[in-house]
Amino acid sequence: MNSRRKFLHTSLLGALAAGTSDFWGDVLNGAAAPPKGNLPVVIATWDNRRATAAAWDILSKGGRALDAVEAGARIPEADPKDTSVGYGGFPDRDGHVTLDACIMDEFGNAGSVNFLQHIMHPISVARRVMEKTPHVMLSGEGALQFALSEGFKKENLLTEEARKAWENWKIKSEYKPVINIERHDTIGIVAIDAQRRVAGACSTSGMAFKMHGRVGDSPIIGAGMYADNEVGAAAATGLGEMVLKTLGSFLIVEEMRRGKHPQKAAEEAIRRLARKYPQQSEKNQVGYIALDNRGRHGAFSLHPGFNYALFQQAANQVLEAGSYFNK
Ligand code: SD4
Repeated sequence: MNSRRKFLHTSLLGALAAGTSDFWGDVLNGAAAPPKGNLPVVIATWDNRRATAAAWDILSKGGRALDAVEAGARIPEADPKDTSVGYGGFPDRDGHVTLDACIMDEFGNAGSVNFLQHIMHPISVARRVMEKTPHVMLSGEGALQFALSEGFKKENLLTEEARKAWENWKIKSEYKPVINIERHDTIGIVAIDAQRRVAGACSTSGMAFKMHGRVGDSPIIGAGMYADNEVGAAAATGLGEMVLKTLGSFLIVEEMRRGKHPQKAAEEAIRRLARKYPQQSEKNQVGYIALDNRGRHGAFSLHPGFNYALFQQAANQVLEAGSYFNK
């Protein structure tokens, strides 16, 4: 077996061991043909391979990209060890875990929640906002009320570990985002399914120890994430204030619309930051992922250290993104 085949084979067995899908079992047994070309494909910011695997479970069965990205985002949301998303997320400087999330489907529908507390799966609330209300975004207390009315459970999301980190932070009380070190694990996840439906999702607890009430880029359509079936989708992670000021994800999708490869489009959005905000860019990290509706992908960041997960053709891998600055 050549090394690529061996790798795929291993990944397939891994997927099967994880109970990913019967379909891939059939592929291994020769009973089903693997999907042609690049589709389906899902990518996510950082090493969110458990999220891309959950998404692939849906995509590999012919499922909808929207369901896949929601399922993917729910993985870090429920993970107490992930300190930037959902349950276990680091709180704001007053000790409250406040969550931001957004989602878009293949029709260009969008839903979003921001400054939401006590709900473990903000991405699913964002989806309900999209599907069940005439609005795009619900905020704070109103978002919580809506979530409760939809049957979501009110929970304490502040873990002991996150509370301790906050107590430690309070000793100095310095709000200083540090490149990559804050364990930025915000999930941006974008996918295209076998029927060429594009969708995207983004979910975060935001910058650790932020001011109470601070909302970042992640729930803002076009900033933290943007998806357009005609073109593709993009998502962001890192210092939200910088992404917000350039609507980075929208910019990437528009660059792809004008014909750029996702890689070049992501690079352009990062260059835009470096040009417009040189000092902030030197001190802070921003990373983008991009996927076009042909299944091509790319990623780029200001500083080294940004990686992303890619699940395509039955292989789930982590790729290192290139960066504008070298160190
Ligand atoms: C924010 N962009 O709230 C988010 C933070 C982030 O990984 O990406 N963390 O600014």
